[in-house]
Formats: sequence, C-alpha cells, structure tokens
Amino acid sequence: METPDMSSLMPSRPELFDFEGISMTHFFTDNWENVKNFQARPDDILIATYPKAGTTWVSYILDLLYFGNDDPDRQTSQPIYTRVPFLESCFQFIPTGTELADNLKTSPRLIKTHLPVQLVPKSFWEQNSKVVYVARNAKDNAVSYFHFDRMVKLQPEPGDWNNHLQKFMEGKKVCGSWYDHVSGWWEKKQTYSNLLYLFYEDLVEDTGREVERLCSFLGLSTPAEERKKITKGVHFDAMKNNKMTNYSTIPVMDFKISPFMRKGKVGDWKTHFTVAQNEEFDEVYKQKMKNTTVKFRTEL
Ligand code: PPS
Repeated sequence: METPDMSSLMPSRPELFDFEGISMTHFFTDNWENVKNFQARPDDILIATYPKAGTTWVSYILDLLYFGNDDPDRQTSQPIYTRVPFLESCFQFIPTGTELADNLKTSPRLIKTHLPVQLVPKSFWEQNSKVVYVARNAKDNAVSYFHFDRMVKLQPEPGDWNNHLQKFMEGKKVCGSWYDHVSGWWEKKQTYSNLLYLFYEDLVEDTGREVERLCSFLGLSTPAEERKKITKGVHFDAMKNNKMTNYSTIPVMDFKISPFMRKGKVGDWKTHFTVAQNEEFDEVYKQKMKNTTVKFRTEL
C-alpha cells in the first residue's frame, strides 16, 4: 500500500510578528492568557534558554537526576518533550505546554521555556521557583538555529545562511534577539538568587563538572557513581541514539534535511561563517553587548 500524502494536513510555515516587542509566531502566543496566568509552584524548576542553546541536554540531565531511578517506563516510552513541557508552545499535534505542565504528576515539575526574562509568567518569581538558564555563544547558536529552521516546518523560512545570519543579528528570529535574551537573563541573575546561569561551552568542556554544579544548586546529594552514570547517558552520541531524546518521534521535523541532534560542538560556526560575515558579526556583537558583563567562549 502506498504511504498517504500527509503534506496537506501539515500547517504551513508561520509568519513572524511583533509580540510585546519580541519576534514570535502564533505557535507561542495562541495560548498566551494561560501562559501569562500559569500557576508555578515553589518546587518547580524552569529550564530557560534562547532556542538551540542546549535546552534538551539540560532537560535530560535534570530528568535523570530526579527521576532516572524512579520509573523505568518514563525513560523508555515518554519522549523528553512530554516529560519536560514547553510552557508557551501551542501546537496541534500535542497538548499545549500549560496543559502538559498542569497535568504533570511529578514533583518537582521540570518546565522548559524560551521566553525572554520579561515575559516569564510572574508566578515563577512570586513562588521563588528555581531556574536553570543555559546560554550558548552567539555564533554556534546562530548556526544551530539555521539548521533547525530549515528542518522544522513550523518555523518561519530561514532563507539561505546569509539571510538567516542577518535576521539573527537584527533579532528577527522566533524569541527575538539573542543579545537581549542572554543579557536580560544575566541581569536577572544579579537580583534573583534561585537562578543558575550555565554555559553550553562549559557543558561540552566538562559535563561531569556541570552536573555536579547543578546538583549543588538544586540541593541534591546524588552519589558520584550515579552522577558518572548520568554524565555518560547524556553524552551527545547516547542522546542522538535515544528515541526519547532525539526528537525522532515528532512528525514536524525533517531529519533528511538536518537531524535535531546535529553536531553538538563548540566552534562549528567556523564551517559556516565567511571572513566577511565574521567581521560584520563581531562588529555588531561589540555594539549590542556593550552594556553587559556576560562573556562567552566561541572555541575551547
Ligand atoms: S531547542 O529546539 O531549542 O529545544 O534545541 P536545544 O535543545 O536548545 O539545542 C539543540 C542543540 O543542542 C545540541 N545538543 C547537544 N550538544 C552536545 N551534547 C549533548 N548531549 C547535546 N544534546 C543536544 C544539539 O545537537 C543542537 O546543537 P547543534 O549545534 O545543532 O548540533
């Protein structure tokens, strides 16, 4: 029997529009009343990132730290995007992020967001929930975002690499400006002590050390042996081969164009940026980041 053509059922690529000063698509604003009024709990853990900065990696680390030994079924049959709901998401093929979060039976609840700090529902701050922010250097982040937009049909068309890079520098990507995102969250860290600010580059350099840092922030006394096991389980190759973490169970990603778990490297930008693009990017970077103290590494 021939495979039916599902393309007509697939929603078309959405338009980007301004939402409270941030570029967004309707998939992240359609459920806004529920997002804004979301009731956080004191033991919730919010995993916040600019898209493509290592969200899935840190989500899986936290999932294993808390629930790795609890329920074997969780590890073998629940994809990471249902274990760790994506708060502002509103797609047709899966319940909304707020529905998924409201129905989570676990404690703590692990919740993912890509929102800039000023759009995070206020109950998280009122409840003093813990927040883990992950940031990735702009160049690799831009590259990863490009390949993601190419293969996810629910993202605006990225155009060619140069086109995408210009839009990235202008902040005309879903979730807005990378520069504002990482610096806004960095500022928040100065006044909100329940926020841990991690770097993707540090995770690549020494995952075990960052797992330890997470444990200490979360007040977990996970034994060294267990931490070692987790560190192995969250290695790029292990996650790429794990159906529950590699997003292969989601229908809107075209892995023939690019896999979700693509390269997992620091410095892959060097295979994409031309000398001229790099010079322009560095100039724009200097300007946009002149008022923040957050510093990134673009190579290890
Ligand atoms: S999303 O769609 O915003 O939730 O994507 P996100 O998970 O934030 O980012 C995806 C990129 O993170 C890489 N990744 C990893 N790198 C190293 N080790 C591990 N374990 C790992 N898990 C995910 C993933 O490969 C994407 O980066 P690129 O550069 O595209 O490979």
